[in-house]
Amino acid sequence: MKFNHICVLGLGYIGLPTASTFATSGMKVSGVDTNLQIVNGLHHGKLHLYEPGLRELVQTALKSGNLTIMSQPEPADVFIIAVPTPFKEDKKADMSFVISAAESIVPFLRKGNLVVLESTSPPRTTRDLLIPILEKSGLKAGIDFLLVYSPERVLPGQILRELVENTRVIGGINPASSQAGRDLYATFVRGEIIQTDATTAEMVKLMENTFRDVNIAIANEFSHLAERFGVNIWEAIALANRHPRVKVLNPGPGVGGHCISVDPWFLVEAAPDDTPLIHTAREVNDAQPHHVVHLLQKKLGNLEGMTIAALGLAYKPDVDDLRESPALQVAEDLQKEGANVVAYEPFKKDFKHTGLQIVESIPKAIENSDVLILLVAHTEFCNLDPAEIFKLTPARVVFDTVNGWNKEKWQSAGFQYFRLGDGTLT
Ligand code: SAJ
Repeated sequence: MKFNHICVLGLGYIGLPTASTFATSGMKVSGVDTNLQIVNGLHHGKLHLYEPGLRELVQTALKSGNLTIMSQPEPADVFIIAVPTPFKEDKKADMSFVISAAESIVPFLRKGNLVVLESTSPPRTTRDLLIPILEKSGLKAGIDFLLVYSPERVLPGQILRELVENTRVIGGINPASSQAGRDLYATFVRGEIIQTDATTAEMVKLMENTFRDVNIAIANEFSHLAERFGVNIWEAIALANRHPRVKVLNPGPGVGGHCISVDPWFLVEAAPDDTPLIHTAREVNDAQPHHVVHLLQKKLGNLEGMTIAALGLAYKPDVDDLRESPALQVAEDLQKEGANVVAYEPFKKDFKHTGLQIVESIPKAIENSDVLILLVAHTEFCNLDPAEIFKLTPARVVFDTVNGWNKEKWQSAGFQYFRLGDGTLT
């Protein structure tokens, strides 16, 4: 099947790269976002998010005339829904953005259109939620219009490369839909394109992120055991990983981002009695920021009145995304314990957060601190020279929660160095 005009709904971390990639591959693309600030910014070539290479890609797409940014959908051959699916307070999936996006398409849906859902969604969303909404158009799914679920599996920080190179799963509600989805993504995908049914594709996406969450949870739990038994977890993991079938992931201050810390809950919500392991893994990872604060208290005693420089607030290294960030949770918890937290996040210098003092440089963050805590292994932090830092701060204690610093170097610069998962901590 041949498509000429695509309407992408949602211009976030997935929608914007996807829209721009289709546009630079020669398709006419209408990029739609209901947030007028985002739309106005993009009209002036200003991006609301950071991803390596994205600014240049969007600018090329806009200049080519193939990408147009707007706040409402318009008639097209293909509609791609790439809106967020966050969770609510009770950890239940918030499908309101998907519902609104689908409803906004209904007036424009025509015979022969293809609709694609890319947003991570609970099992059976395409069939049970999307079809009834789209059929309000009077058209029949699978006959008058085609419908697929195709999960996005790109890694923040490497989105542009993975968008093109990753294997793409296309889950159609019928074989004709899958085939149309395949034809669409063949425009730019160089990885394999594999066809399946919609519910399998939904499960695949949730399984991938849940698998990673459970594996990080076991790494975090191993780090607790290492602290208890006087073992250095980093050495133990390196040795265990010499086994040909073992690949233990890294412990850290917790699991954040809008994917791995959220998606497993969709499975727990859909089948609570079949997901005790998944549920527990989520709880282990969610408790990890509190564990970090607890470790610091064990080492330093009462934190009240102590000035702590928090290095990094993003959910992982070298990204600007703070959603569900464990680093932010640690900073908040330290503040609750009475510490004065002075935080620095190089990828979001203008970030504001009630109750947290956020500064715009490392020297500012550390100039009056008693302790430095490394919360995110941003390259900029890992490359710090401890001898230089020593001159800029009265702090003589550093706590590394991500194994980002070299113990010997920091010690020989004059710091007391502690690390999450070191048997010497408790
Ligand atoms: N983390 C650890 N230890 C590790 C690895 C990660 O504590 O060994 C933490 C990170 O610091 C971060 C969180 O886990 O807080 C998640 O980071 P990540 O790099 O594992 O994953 P995301 O959330 O950035 O992207 C994931 C990816 N999924 C998988 O690797 C299975 C990506 O491919 C998906 O496209 C993305 O979720 C998504 O959009 O669903």
